[in-house]
Amino acid sequence: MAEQIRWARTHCARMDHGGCTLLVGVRDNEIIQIKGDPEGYLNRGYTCYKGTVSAERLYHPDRLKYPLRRVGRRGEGKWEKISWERALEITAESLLAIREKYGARAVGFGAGMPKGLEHFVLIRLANLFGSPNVIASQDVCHAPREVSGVHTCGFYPVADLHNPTKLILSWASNLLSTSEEGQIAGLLLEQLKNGTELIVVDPRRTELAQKADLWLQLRPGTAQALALGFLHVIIEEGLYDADFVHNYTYGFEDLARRVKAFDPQTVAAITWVSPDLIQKAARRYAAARPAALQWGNGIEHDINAFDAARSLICLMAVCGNLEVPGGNINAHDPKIMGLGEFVRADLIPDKRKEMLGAFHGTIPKLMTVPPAYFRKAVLEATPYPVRGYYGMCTNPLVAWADSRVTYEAFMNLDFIAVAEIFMTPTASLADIVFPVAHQYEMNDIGHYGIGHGLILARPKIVDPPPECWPDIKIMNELGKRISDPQYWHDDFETFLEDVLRPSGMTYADFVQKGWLKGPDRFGLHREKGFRTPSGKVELKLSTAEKFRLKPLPEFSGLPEEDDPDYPLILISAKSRYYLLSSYRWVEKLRSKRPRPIIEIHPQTAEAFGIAEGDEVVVSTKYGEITQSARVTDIVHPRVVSGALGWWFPESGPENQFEWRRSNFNMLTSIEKLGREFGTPNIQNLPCRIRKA
Ligand SMILES: Nc1nc2c(c(=O)[nH]1)N[C@H]1C(S)=C(S)[C@@H](COP(=O)(O)OP(=O)(O)OC[C@H]3O[C@@H](n4cnc5c(=O)[nH]c(N)nc54)[C@H](O)[C@@H]3O)O[C@H]1N2
Ligand SMILES: Nc1nc2c(c(=O)[nH]1)N[C@H]1C(S)=C(S)[C@@H](COP(=O)(O)OP(=O)(O)OC[C@H]3O[C@@H](n4cnc5c(=O)[nH]c(N)nc54)[C@H](O)[C@@H]3O)O[C@H]1N2
Ligand code: SF4
Ligand SMILES: [Mo]
Repeated sequence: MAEQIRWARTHCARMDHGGCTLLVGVRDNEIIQIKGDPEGYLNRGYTCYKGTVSAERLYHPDRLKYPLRRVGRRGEGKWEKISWERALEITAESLLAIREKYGARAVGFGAGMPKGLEHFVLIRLANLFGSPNVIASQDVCHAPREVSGVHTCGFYPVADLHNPTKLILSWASNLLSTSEEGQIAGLLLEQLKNGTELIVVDPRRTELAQKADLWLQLRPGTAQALALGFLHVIIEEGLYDADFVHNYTYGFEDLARRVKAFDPQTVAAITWVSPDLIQKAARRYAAARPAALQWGNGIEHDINAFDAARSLICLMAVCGNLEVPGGNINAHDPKIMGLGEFVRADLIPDKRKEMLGAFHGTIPKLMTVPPAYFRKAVLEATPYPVRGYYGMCTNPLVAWADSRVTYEAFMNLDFIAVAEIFMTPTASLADIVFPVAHQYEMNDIGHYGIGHGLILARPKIVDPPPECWPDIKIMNELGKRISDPQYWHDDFETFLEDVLRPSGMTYADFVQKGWLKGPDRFGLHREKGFRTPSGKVELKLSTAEKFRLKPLPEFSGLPEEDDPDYPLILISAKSRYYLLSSYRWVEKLRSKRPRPIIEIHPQTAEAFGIAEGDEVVVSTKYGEITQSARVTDIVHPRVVSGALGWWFPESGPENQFEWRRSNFNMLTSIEKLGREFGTPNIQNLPCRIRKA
């Protein structure tokens, strides 16, 4: 007789940054239904479609189930099954041989978007091995916001959607599709239902833009000019919080001088937003107290990311919205183990000097290596050779800018190990592939280190296939072979207990409770000032000279100059059905979005002779791909919005799943990089289109 259905509570993960509390129905070790928990802290019953079908990931017949070793040429797609013991041994021997010959820094440890606790175990592994080089996508994801925040006001100012706010300024963010960092769409929708005003700055008329009181359809890549325009209006009209500015900011006079030139007419010419709308939006943001600025990836995707982030923090500050409920806050962690201690940063004191990024002058406090510099090191041995790679939770061949260079670099490495749930374009280039246990199949802690002051329990609900191991277990065993075993545990789950120990809780207690949040402490600056060298919010950076940073935010031009051969501007946005390049093989997701879609305005489509559903060749000066046309006026006539993260699982590993055909990063390049974060232009590129 079939077992009764059993319901378990956990938190969604690995479909975006995660966060919704889920009720998961299980029978006979199989998940048969998933729904939102009405009592969930972040979601109160909300889920998106991805979350509800997320268990499908576990049951695909082609899921990786055994460790594999490459036979044949790299990338040929020929594998043999091997034992765990053998796979770990080969990996350890290969990495140790590289360390012996070139030094520990010649191995890069690759992580993707942080998915769970394994992210920090990877950093620990790198540190213990002795390599300062953790390669991550922070160049285009969150570092510009976080690190610029730390330099400007001493913390990463996140929008507080938990307390009532008068106005939400959504700037290059699309929470209704992305729920990023646990800023769940449900939280935002609830605020709107309660009458919160909404201003959206986005080149696309997103679903969120359609709900907005004001929508500013800016020219892609001009966020910093628009923000300086807002500051101009607010400062010239005296709408700023004079008390806060006087007591808690440094360099206001200089900022005021800087923004003088950014009058609404000038800014309108750069950003395409009318002077009237700029004034209106700036006045409303300044008048609403508190107002929360929810910023997103769209400001971090070109070489000007630092200026964009800096100008927006200045905006929050002069309007008195920092550290107030319903504004932009410093979310304090609960009493858990600090990240530095967890990753054993103490064991690698020279990290900052030795990291690949540091040689290229990246900003202090950026502690991962921008992928562009990793590939340079592999291909040119500058500033020193890098020959080995261990990667997990990432698919660089599709996710990093300039896939051609990524391919060359991976083909050039001496050794590659990849931990994956499914064979991907990147994994297909590996020497060893480790099959992982996934969400629902292992105990995990979410949102550790993400900066919103919250950790979430993600307990195991079903058993994984017998030979699939959690990433943490893989690294715990590899760690014993490539570093001092005393720093690793008998049982990998002890890492979960380590994180929680300062709270006085066991992992079992934590699962019972579900989540842990730090204390709400607003207005701490009134007692202690801001944690910057001047003790104030540094509108002008007091450390600018020392760190070779721009003291004031500026607009130094478009990320790429206009080019008559490429008359359109190419952007992209995350798909609500996928996570970046992940899960094209999950049928319930693929059926919702079977093909990569490029959005084209009706006038533009007509001018180029393109109809709905046509295959379209999209080119930039760097490359060319094909996607299917959707004719829609949600984009500006001069802008097209392509789909990112595409590869074709059905095409097989011998073709590396046709990663060239529709992959957005065939159109991007690492020729030009923003110095602070090594950010390439992965959007806002001149392009052209034609019918295939
Ligand atoms: N052009 C362009 N490029 C972009 C972006 C963009 O907007 N445009 N976005 C950028 C951003 S914001 C980011 S964060 C990066 C993301 O870059 P990545 O994180 O590298 O991208 P993903 O496609 O999410 O790759 C994740 C891989 O991890 C695997 N995976 C999932 N769960 C697990 C697990 O539990 N264990 C292991 N070992 N593997 C797992 C998935 O199968 C998938 O192959 O991409 C960046 N690249
Ligand atoms: N469904 C889903 N959810 C996800 C992800 C996913 O792939 N799919 N990825 C996760 C990850 S890794 C991240 S980092 C977050 C990202 O979360 P978001 O930041 O919300 O997502 P994006 O879609 O990258 O960008 C947001 C908006 O920026 C706009 N934009 C593009 N260019 C510009 C510009 O030049 N200026 C301005 N002002 N706006 C611009 C886009 O039109 C888009 O609507 O989402 C996470 N959640
Ligand atoms: S919004 Fe994110 S956390 Fe919530 S169900 Fe969807 S994928 Fe999961
Ligand atoms: Mo991201």
